[in-house]
Amino acid sequence: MAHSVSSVVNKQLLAYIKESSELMTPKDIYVCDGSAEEYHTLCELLVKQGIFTKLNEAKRPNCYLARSNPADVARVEKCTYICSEKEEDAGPTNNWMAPAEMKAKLNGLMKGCMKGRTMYVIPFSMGPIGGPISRVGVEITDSPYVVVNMCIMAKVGKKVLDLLGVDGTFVPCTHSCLAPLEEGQKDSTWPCNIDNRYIVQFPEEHRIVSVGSGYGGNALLGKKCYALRIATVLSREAGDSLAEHMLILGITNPQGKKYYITAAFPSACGKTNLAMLNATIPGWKIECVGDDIAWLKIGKDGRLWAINPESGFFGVAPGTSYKSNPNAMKSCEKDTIFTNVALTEDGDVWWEGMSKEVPKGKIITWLGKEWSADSGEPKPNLAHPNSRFTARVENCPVGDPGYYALEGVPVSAMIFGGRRENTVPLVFQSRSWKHGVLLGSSVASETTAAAEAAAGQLRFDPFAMLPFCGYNMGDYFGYWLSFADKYDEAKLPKIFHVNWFRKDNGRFLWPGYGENSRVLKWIIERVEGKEGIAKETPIGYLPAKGALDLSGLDVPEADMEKILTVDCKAYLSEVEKIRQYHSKFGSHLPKDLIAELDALEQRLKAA
Ligand code: GTP
Ligand code: SPV
Ligand code: MN
Repeated sequence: MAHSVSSVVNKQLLAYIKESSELMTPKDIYVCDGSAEEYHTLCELLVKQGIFTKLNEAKRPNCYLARSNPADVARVEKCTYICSEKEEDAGPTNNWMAPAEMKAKLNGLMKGCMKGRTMYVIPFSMGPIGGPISRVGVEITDSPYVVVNMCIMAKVGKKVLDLLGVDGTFVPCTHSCLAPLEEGQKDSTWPCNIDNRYIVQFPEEHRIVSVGSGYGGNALLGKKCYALRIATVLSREAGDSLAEHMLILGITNPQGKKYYITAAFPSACGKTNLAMLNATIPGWKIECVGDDIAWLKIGKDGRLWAINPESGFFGVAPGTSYKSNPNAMKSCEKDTIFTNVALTEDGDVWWEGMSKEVPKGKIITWLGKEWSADSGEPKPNLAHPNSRFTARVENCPVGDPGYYALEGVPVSAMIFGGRRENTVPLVFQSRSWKHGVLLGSSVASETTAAAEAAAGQLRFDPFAMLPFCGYNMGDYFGYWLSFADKYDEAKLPKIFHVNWFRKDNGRFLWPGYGENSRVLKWIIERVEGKEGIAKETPIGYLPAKGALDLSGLDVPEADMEKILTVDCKAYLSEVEKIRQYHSKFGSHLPKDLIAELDALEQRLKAA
C-alpha cells in the first residue's frame, strides 16, 4: 500500500492531516499500513537512530529495547487534563482548563513542533475491526517509537481506512514529543519536552492532544486517553456501555462450563497477573481475553458483554518471572518491545524479580550505565520499577478464543480490588448491584510506580479509574447505578471485592498469584448459586468456614482467619473515610450511593 496522503480518501482524515501538517510543519508525512514489513522497517530505523537496541536474535527473536529519558518513565497525572466547557463536568478528580485557553496554549507549543521530523498517521481500531463494540481512531505522531508500539497495542492500517471509507468518523489523537529538529542537529535517543508535557482530552469534541512525553499511557493514545477517558464519555452518551480499567478472563470449571470475569485493580496492582494465571486447583482453567481495559455493552439478551479493545499487553516487567507469571514471560519471548529494563551481556533483558540471581557479566542499567555483580558497587535498580514490555496477544499461550469474538464475551462476575495491607478481607460479594457500585466507588489502594508520585501511599482510586475518567466522577457513579434501574439486575454480573495484599509485619498473608484461582473458584460457585458457601456479614458475603478450597495449600489457619474476618471497628473508621472522600463530589454524589453507605454503617453498628 502507498504510504502517501494521496492514498487517503476519508474526508475527515484529509482535513485532519492538512490541519496538523500546517500547524506542526513536519518534513514529510507517512500514512501507516500496519504491515509486518512496515513494522520491521521502522524498527530498523529506530535502531539506526539509537532509540532501539536489537536484542540477541537467538534468545529474543524480533525483540528490541528502548531506554527513555530518565524523567519520562510513567504517566504524569499532574499534566493530564479533562478540558470540558464547564469545570464542573471534569469533576473534582481531574485537572481542568477551559478548552479555548488550553487550545491557545497547545497551539503555541505545537507551532512548527515537527520540524525536521516525519509526521506519522496511524489509523487504528480499538477492538475487532468493524465489531459492534469497536471504535476507530487516528493517531498523528512524530515518534516512530509510538508507531511501533501502537502497531502492537491496536489494529492498525489499511483495513481501518477501508472501514472508514469516504465519510466515516474517528477520534483524532494528536501526539508530538515537542522536539523540533533543526538542520544538522543531532537527535536525542528519546525526544521529549519534560517541562511542557500536557495530556489533554476534550470530552465534548471527542478529541485528544498529548505533547511533550513519549511514554506509554501518555503517548500511545489509543490506550488510556481514548479507550478510557474519551470512551467513558462515549459510553455514557450511548447509555448502555461502559469503558473500564478491567482485565477480562475466561474460566472453565472441571465440568467444562465456561464463564467470563472482569476485574478492576489500580495500575500495577495485579490485572496482568490475574488475567494470565495458571490455576493451582485441579480441573480449573483460566484463559486471557485482556489484561488492562474492557469495553462493555448490554447485549440483546440483557447481559453485559465485554471486548478487549487492545491487541497487546503493555505489562509491568519487574516482578514478572516464570514462577509468578509464566504466561506473561512466554508472551514476551519474541516480537516484543521492552522499555526501561536492563540489558545483559549476552544481549538479553533482565529486571528485578525475573530471577533470584542477577545475571553474571556486564549489565547496562535502564539509565544506560554499566554495572556488574562483581564490580563491588551497590546494586542500583537495574530496571525502572515501571519498566514495561509491549507484547502481542497472539503470543500469549493462554489466549482465550473469546478475544476474537466480534460481539465480545458475556460477563458473569466483576471484581474490584486494591492494594490494602489491612482491614479489607481476601474476598467478599456485594449484596446487590448498587452495593457493588459502593464497593467500586470506595476502592482505595497504596500507590505504585505506574504514575509519577510517591509510591506506597493509600489513596482512593474509585473503580481503579481515578486517573482515567473523562467526566465528573460523581456522575460516573450515578451512571453505574443507573444500570440497576434500566436493566434486569438478575442478568447483570455479580459484583465482588478482593484484596491479595494483606500484610502482617511486612509479610504477605496470602500467597497470591496462581493461588488466586481458589478465590475465583468460590466466585464462580457463588455465580452458580451453590448453597452453603457464604456467610452474611455487614460488608457483604464472605466465604463460609471451609468454603474456600484450600486443599494442598500451606497457609496457617490463623492467617486465613485474619483475612477472612470482618473487623467491624476498623470498617466503621473506613466508612468515615469513604464518607469524607465522597463529600468532595458535592451535589454530583448520587443519593443512592449515600443510602448504600448509610446502610453499611447501620449494619456495622448493629453487628
Ligand atoms: P497496569 O498495567 O499498570 O494497569 O497494572 P496491572 O494491574 O496489570 O499490574 P500487574 O499484574 O502487572 O501487577 C503489578 C505488580 O503486582 C507486580 O509487581 C506483581 O508481582 C504484583 N502482584 C500481582 N499479583 C499479585 C498477588 O496476587 N500477590 C502479590 N503479593 N503481588 C501481586
Ligand atoms: C497503567 O498505568 O495503568 C498502565 C500503563 O496500564 S499505561 O499505559 O502507561 O497507562
Ligand atoms: Mn492500566
